[in-house]
Amino acid sequence: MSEFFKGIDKIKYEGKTSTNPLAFKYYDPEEVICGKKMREHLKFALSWWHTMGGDGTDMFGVGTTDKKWGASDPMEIAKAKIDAAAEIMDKLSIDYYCFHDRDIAPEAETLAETNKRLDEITDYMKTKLAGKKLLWGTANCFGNPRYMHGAGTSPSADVFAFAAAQIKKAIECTVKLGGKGYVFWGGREGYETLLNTDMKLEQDNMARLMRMAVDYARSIGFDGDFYIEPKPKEPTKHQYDFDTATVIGFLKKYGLDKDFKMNIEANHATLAQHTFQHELRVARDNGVFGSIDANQGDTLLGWDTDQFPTNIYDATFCMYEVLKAGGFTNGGLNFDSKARRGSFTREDIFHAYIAGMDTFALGLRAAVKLIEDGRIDKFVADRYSSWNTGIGADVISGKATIADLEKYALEKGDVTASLTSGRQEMLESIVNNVLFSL
Ligand code: XUL
Ligand code: CO
Repeated sequence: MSEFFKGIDKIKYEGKTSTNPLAFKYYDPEEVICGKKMREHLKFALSWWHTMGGDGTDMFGVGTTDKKWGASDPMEIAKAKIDAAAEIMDKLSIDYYCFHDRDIAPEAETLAETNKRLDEITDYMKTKLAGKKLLWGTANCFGNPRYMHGAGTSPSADVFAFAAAQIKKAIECTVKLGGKGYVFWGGREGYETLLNTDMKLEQDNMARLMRMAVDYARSIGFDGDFYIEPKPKEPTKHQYDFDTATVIGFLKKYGLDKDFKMNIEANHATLAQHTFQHELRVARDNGVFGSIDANQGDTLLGWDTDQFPTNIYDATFCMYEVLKAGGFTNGGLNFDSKARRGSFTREDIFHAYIAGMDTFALGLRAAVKLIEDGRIDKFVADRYSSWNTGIGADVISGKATIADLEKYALEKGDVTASLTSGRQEMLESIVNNVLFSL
């Protein structure tokens, strides 16, 4: 098999003093931290669409890099992508991958022909990626013009049926490749104007489609998790899966909360005017933390730039939430990230992944230290200690009535004295202290 990345050997862990750009400084896949290897804590996954297919095309210009991988026929390109992906994953010690159906096999003239292509390609993946694991699969129900008004939320029942058929096949491919996750990201599930939209019917239909997908997947033996990946906007002006809290309301309303968890994407969180950690915390507190799309936006740009993550604070607070949630089960950490358009060489793929993987490895190390250090957790526990005894404990146990509280307040008089400082600056300084002592 031809080598796609000549001159790039397997990327080694050389530690933080290394100046070799093609080495990990913080990610040591075999190092055991808190009883688990780093590769198992982090469960890094390659994203097929950006890494194997994204050629840098944007609204203002054509691609800057060739992602045909030396082939020309569309199905040959699809197979070359698999060969190149295997090499990238081997060289970077990445155990998982994830894809949309259309990333792995190009759409043909008919649905039947498209499905045949998926069969051929997934056969090829089964052998070529034998040692690798599928984190999750999904269907691209947003790219084709048929989905201009949505897929599961289309005003056309015919389009809804086509989307259902496409999702059925994508679930079959996921199961065939041993995937433990299936993602719904509703890029076109939303509206541009309520003047032409029956919002209630659209959301009811989306839930109907999800229920059908779950029932079918379970009937063919899928025992993994379904994920919804919240995003407030882009490409649609208002997307129904706006943020984690909104999605939780949707799942509970339609009785889907037993089968679905969240796939949280860092930059989708910021587009919803939340922090990445906020979205993870909402998911964790509600028992729906599942998987992560790791990337970052640019604070000066208001769109989904999908940059490789390099922000250590975000990665630290993310891994803090992951550890507090008990770690990943079926989920993992995929880089829904692309090298910048100007970073157009094959070597840049490696620099981009090394940057992202080292950032999260450092985040993991820092989060472990933060928890071991204990100052932050202790501060939070102390701050809420009034709920452990007296009137606080009576409220929590359900013993106290509102009349009891009135009596208590009347007797107490001034309650401001019960407050202590929030000490935000002190806590931020503790985080810096822990981070820079690594
Ligand atoms: C788009 C996005 C998707 C999902 C999978 O913003 O994040 O690539 O991750 O459909
Ligand atoms: Co994503």
